[in-house]
Amino acid sequence: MSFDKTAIKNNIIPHEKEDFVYTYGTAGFRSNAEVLGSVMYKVAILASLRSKKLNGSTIGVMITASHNPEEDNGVKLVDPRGEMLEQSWEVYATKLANAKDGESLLAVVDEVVAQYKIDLDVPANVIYAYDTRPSCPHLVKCLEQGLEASGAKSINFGLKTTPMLHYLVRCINTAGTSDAYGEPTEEGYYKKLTSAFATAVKGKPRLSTLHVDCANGVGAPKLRELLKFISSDVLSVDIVNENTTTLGQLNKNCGADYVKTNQRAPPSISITAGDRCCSYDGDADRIVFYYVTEDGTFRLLDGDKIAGLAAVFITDLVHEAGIDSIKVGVVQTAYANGSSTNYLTKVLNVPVSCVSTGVKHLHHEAEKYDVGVYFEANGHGTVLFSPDALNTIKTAEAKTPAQKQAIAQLFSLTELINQTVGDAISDMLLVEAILTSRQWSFEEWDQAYTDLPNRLVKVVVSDRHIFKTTNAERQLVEPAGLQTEIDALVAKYSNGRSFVRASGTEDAVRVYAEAATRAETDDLAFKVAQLVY
Ligand code: 16G
Ligand code: ZN
Repeated sequence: MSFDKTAIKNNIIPHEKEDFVYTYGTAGFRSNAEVLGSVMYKVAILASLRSKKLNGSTIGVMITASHNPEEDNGVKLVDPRGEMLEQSWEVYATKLANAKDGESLLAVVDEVVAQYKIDLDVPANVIYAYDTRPSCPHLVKCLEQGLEASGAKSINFGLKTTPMLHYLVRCINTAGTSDAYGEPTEEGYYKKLTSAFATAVKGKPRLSTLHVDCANGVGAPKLRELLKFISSDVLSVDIVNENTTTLGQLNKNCGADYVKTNQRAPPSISITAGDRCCSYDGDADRIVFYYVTEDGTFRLLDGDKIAGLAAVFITDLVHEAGIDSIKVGVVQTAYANGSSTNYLTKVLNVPVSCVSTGVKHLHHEAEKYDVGVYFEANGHGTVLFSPDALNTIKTAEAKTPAQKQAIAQLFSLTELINQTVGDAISDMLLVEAILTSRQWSFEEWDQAYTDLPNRLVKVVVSDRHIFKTTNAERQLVEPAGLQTEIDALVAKYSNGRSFVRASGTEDAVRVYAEAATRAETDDLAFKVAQLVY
């Protein structure tokens, strides 16, 4: 099988819409599924080139549009260690996608080959998977057409959550090496997570049932499958919203994004005081938890709360294990609630860095710590253990039984937490392991700090690209003068904070505001939105 330029040129899938402009954004290509067939073909070619560039390492292709409505779809590339595609390649992804005919496609291919000095004789290896969207089968065919033309050796892993595909890519590329990540099968994934969970909670009484809203997406069948590998004496889960076959149900009035945005439980869940609930998004890489108090108030435990819980637990464990040399750090974005940042820096005394929105930014920053906890407020995140930290944990010698237990527990966390990307299933087990270990209710977890009231407003503008930011998106540099006006407004509110950025996934600008009270927050958000409009 070879990289066949003639076939690449001739088999090109024509653009569905003449004037559509494609962009490889924060999470790959994402839009209405109708215009994506042509993109899939090109993504296949790009994945093959990327694999060749990396000496035939396996590259992943995931077809999903996460929390977007069912009629949308998307695609993103996964690099050999399970991370997002290296950023410098994104411009070429965009260029390839916008090539309208065979000739211009080949011209971009030649440019990539020259730029990265790619040897086209190196064999390419690509694996791919997809979520439950009705458009997936067609898009998979388009992808396969591109893989064939580019002569890639490929494996169709079928229906998977996004984090599972990331896991598989890493397993395949590390197989047989000293840092082999795991068995490159779906079953291997379940076994790794469930056995680590069982170790982490050993000897502790099980918590009450956790109700899991799977957004009528791929998380539902996969979580059901995982439960076969773990005793209900250890983990009790009730799956809600698992209808993946009725059209129009995916992410509809449910899922992590619905809960976070509306600050309420999905109407399909009847939740009463004492119930423990969580919601995944459509491809199961995000999770948020929630409960209601005795007086019926809805309480959200979002990504910030998960980061706080993980940071305090791991910091304590490292100390109990007698390996204080391991330092824990947290990575957030500007959307992190001010109270969470305050709690992490002032109460826990852990270093916190703030980066731009998007998992790739958080992930790279988290790699700078021994243990890097990263979460977006929307529930996307994970915990990374550096190779040195991993080695320290593996080789630590216990002097007391308590130390021994702490070391074992730390090690189980390194197995339990998906090291490639945020993973709703793995994060759910992490939270459950911590709460089981501490025998904490959601209320007790929630007590760490109280969120400042906050508001997110979407403003549709004529051109969002004129909004340019700096300082991890916390300040605008353009349009000139706007930031000064925002600052003047913010200064009028106690604990006020607000920022404006262009969305990377929608044609809109987002305004975030927080302040001491709900009324002040709403007022601030509204006034800043007016400035933008
Ligand atoms: C994408 C990002 C997510 C981010 C969101 C922001 C990945 C895998 N996903 O969904 O992390 O929070 O975009 O959307 O990076 P926005 O730019 O529209 O606000
Ligand atoms: Zn997602």
